[in-house]
Amino acid sequence: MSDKPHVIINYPWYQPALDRMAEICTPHVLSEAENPDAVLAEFGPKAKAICTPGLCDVALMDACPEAKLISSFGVGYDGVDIAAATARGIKVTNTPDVLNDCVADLALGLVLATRRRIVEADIYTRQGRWVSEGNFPYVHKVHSSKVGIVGLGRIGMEIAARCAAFKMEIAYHKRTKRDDVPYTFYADLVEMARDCEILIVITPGGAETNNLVNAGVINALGPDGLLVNVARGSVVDMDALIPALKEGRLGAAGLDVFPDEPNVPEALLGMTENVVLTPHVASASHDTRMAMGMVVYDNVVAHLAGKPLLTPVN
Ligand code: A2R
Repeated sequence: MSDKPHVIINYPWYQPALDRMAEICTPHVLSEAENPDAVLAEFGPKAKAICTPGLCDVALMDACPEAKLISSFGVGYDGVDIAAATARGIKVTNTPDVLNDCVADLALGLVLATRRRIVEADIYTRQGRWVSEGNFPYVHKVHSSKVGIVGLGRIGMEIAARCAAFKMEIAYHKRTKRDDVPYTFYADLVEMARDCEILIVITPGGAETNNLVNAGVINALGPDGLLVNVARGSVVDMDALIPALKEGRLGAAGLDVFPDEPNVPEALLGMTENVVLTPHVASASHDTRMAMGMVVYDNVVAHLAGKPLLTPVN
């Protein structure tokens, strides 16, 4: 066993980035251990940091009493108990900014895929239906649509830039108005949904945004409306979304995130005409996952050296 500081990792993330971690610490990946409890019991008390792709509960913190850093892989930290960490004097870091472009790319990808029905059109072509049935049905356009962005933060701004390139009319909803953007602000989300054709959700998860996109918002978006969620599954009320899609009260949905990942509601799996699903891959490009991993790495390096953290959230 090397004498490099011990670090507990509860789940692995991008392997090349994990390989870099191993250069500066002795990592113990619990989910890959034959007996995770035994590994945690042996190395938890010696660990100087916990690294996680966004999930850390009190039990893990208490099993690692010397670990005064939770370095989280991902911008969202709704799966980390921040209050408990703060109460224990543990600093938490995340990986903001480096994933903005990638997440925004996928958001627009889902807009294009759903509005232009690209996935379905691909299958239609492969199945020879162009020959047997003739032309593919008409679709809704993407360019010059009215889009509402729910959460205009770091990622939301990149989504807006891409929407502008598509000549869209851009509105946004958040709790506080921004003074630095030319986009239309809506304090009322239902009102914005009523005025938009496309709604893209990119707020944090957690209690404050739980079911923010509820039946009222979904009904306001309406039968020709498209909902795209690249935030957290918890932000959209699935019990409102699924019946609305089934009954045609909402036109379409493009979803990268779900409340109980990796499980996706059965009802959505059967909806191929108006729903496009991706398995939480918004930031999952080689470059972005490496960049995220290096933010985790840099925070651990800073922590071990007693230097200021790069991206503290508490
Ligand atoms: O509400 P504000 O003014 O704090 O604006 C933030 C907005 N937001 C909300 N909007 C409506 N209702 C809420 N309860 C609410 N809470 C927050 O979401 C801000 O405009 C935006 C979040 O922006 P950032 O903090 O810069 O986060 P970033 O990096 O864009 O990532 C957003 C989320 C992550 O937390 C992950 O869950 C997901 O994207 O990947």
